Amino acid sequence: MSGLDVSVFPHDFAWGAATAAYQIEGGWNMDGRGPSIWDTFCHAKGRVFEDHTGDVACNSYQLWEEDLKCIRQLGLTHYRLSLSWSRLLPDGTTNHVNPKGVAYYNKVIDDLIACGVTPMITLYHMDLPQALQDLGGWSSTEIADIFESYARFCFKTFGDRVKLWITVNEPYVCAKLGHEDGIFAPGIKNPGISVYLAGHNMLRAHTKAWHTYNTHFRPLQAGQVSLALNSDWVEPLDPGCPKDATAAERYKDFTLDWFACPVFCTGDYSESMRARIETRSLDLGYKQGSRLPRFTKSEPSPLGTADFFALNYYTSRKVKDLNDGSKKNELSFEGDQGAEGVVDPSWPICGVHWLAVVPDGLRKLLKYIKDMYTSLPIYITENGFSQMGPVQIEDADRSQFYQDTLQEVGKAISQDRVNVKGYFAWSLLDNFEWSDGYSVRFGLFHVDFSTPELKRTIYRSGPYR
Ligand code: GBH
Repeated sequence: MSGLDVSVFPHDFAWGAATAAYQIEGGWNMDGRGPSIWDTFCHAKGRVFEDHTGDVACNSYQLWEEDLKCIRQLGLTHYRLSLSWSRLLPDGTTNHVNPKGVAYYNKVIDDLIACGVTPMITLYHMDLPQALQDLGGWSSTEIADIFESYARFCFKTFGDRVKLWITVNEPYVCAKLGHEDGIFAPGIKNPGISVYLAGHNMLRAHTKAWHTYNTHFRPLQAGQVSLALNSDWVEPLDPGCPKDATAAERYKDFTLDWFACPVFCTGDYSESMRARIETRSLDLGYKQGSRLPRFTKSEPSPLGTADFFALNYYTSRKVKDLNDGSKKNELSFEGDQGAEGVVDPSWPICGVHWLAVVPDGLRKLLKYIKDMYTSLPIYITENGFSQMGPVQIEDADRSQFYQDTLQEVGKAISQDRVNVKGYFAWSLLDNFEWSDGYSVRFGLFHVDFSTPELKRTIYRSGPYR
């Protein structure tokens, strides 16, 4: 239907769409599901656009078969979904298993496979069980072992059929928006401190889960496990300005490289990131130890704990130096980063304000990942284009976006020789877009949230390839 030349894509390329449990399932208190931090966050007024919640969302908990019809109508080969931890384990621990939660995901997985669709499953997509937040959440040391037990439970229960696993989705976003900015659950604003601790514990949790899979499940189940890292493509604002060039390097240190360096390069945070944080702690008179935690010898190393690279790409930024700016004397992540990403005025904005459309940024980023980090296969686990305001079913601009983007992915494969194995459009359905509620629409299908039937209607861009 588009002018895309699909012949450059390998015959077994994964053509998918992605969703996340809290954003689509609803059924927040049905059949024994425990509350998660997003239930708490939404139910406290004033946090989310017009106090929208995921209480009902797309009601995929009860309307899964409608979702399956959408997946089949698009002819997708893969579907990426996440599990609601608190639907499976209401208090977050394996002390109490919710059989109805297990039955729900068993049906989803079995139905997908019966239709020839390969599931990719994310264990954690922003929705920590509230009971674990009450114990300190991602700031607590114990969370890594608790996550490992949850992961083990999921591998044991679903791993006979599920071969593609993501442990944690976007640790950067969970740590920064959830624990520094406080605009995502759990809404913690503890600048310059909790962000590094939360990120560290997510890495520890991921590492333990990968090792558990590697040792106990891989021999029989033969699947693959990774973590999904979000990254913009970035370049210096003024390429001739050495300060902007250094700032762009710092920007990368504190975003993609924060997690990619430990997993793909050295088993530790980059020396430049650590030095920057230590120097600023000294300068600002912060004396309560290192703000960037250390990996200990008594635990397995994060190095090598990914069987593929999972990339969420949405947009690009030009980076300018912020070293002497307003954040200089402030203990904060952005002060540490000393760099600001800005949108090039020539880039169109689609829907939500942060989403500048830069398809060739994806091609550059794919090549950069291959050159800097790994020759492992890369899955683009999220990429998409949003709408706001009046619903446009005839969304020619989004069709064009998918065509342009896939053209760039094609060039990455055929010209840059990047081993791209799959592409997952975000998202199958219009859904609960976190702090923007239902005001931002990313779906391949429109969902009519004004009626209880939550009718799904395909957008023109739905058959995106
Ligand atoms: C993804 O994150 C998420 O994985 C997915 O759940 C989500 O639905 C999708 O994006 C679309 O948003 O408002 O200026 O503070 C992508 C990374 C993190 C980029 C949040 C935009 C908000 C910037 N996104 N960020 S701002």
